[in-house]
Amino acid sequence: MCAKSADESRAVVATRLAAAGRLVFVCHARPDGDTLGCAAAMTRAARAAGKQARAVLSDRLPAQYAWLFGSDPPAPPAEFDALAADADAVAILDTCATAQLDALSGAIGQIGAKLLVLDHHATRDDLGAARWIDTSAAATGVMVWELLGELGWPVDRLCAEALAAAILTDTGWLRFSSTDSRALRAVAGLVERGARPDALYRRLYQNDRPERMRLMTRMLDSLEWHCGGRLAVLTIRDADFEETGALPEETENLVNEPFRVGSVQAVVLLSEMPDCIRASLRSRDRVDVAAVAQAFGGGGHARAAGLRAQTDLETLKDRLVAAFKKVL
Ligand SMILES: [Mn+2]
Repeated sequence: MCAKSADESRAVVATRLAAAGRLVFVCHARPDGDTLGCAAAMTRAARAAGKQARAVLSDRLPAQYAWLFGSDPPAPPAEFDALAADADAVAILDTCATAQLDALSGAIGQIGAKLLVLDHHATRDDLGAARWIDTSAAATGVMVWELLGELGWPVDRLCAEALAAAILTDTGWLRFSSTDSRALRAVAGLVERGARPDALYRRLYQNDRPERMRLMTRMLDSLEWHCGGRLAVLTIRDADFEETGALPEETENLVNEPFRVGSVQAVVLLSEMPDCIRASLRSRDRVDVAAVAQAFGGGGHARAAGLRAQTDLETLKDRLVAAFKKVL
């Protein structure tokens, strides 16, 4: 695929979506508010525009996001082949990395000409016959909001709430450095369509189960300081889930807790997974954690990145601390 400008790429994706009668929207694995909000909004708007549309999710739908889809949750991976075969376009939302597609990666590799990608991450594989990747967008939700305006697909209150949730969660409720006037304009438009940031905040962040707070207590107990207090390292072990009753999807945003401390420039959260160790990396404003993650086979944004490793937790921790010592 030859390189195109962002405007050209957006126009190609918009044309493909406008021409399609049957659409499938694919979320990335370990789904967050951005990929889920975009899939819910696109599905709803496409149907309101007279199309058939379905979202597909390879993981379990996190409980706090179930409301996005109402009585029509995303289809499981087992249904993907049939849905994709029947569709005119299949659009991946909020990733362009095969590693983020888990159970769907093989099937998506077979789709060919009708595969589209809408994403704002810098890390990308050669996915999609047409892709619109805008790394300047604070969230894929910002891109989807602009695209729906261009397509003229109806955005009702539920659709606006889904996109507002996408943008607000991906920008830390508009406090991350990615928050720009474009993101604020998108949120303003969504508020005009009926989204209420106060109600969304309560629904998403003041609606936890006690199990999640017990997990957070354990995670904070694991806190280690390195690099003269500039690096915080957190650990969540298998036993923490078992003994608190918390679920893996309840770890979203916990990695940001150490930024309450003024000296902290970067955070590593190590999580024991069934088949590997996952590391989530965050930085305040100086360190490029995507570059650190890439050195370990991972990827992401400059301020938020991640990786998975087939090693024991202590070894990965030592190697990551050594990598951060070079840049902090
Ligand atoms: Mn995103």
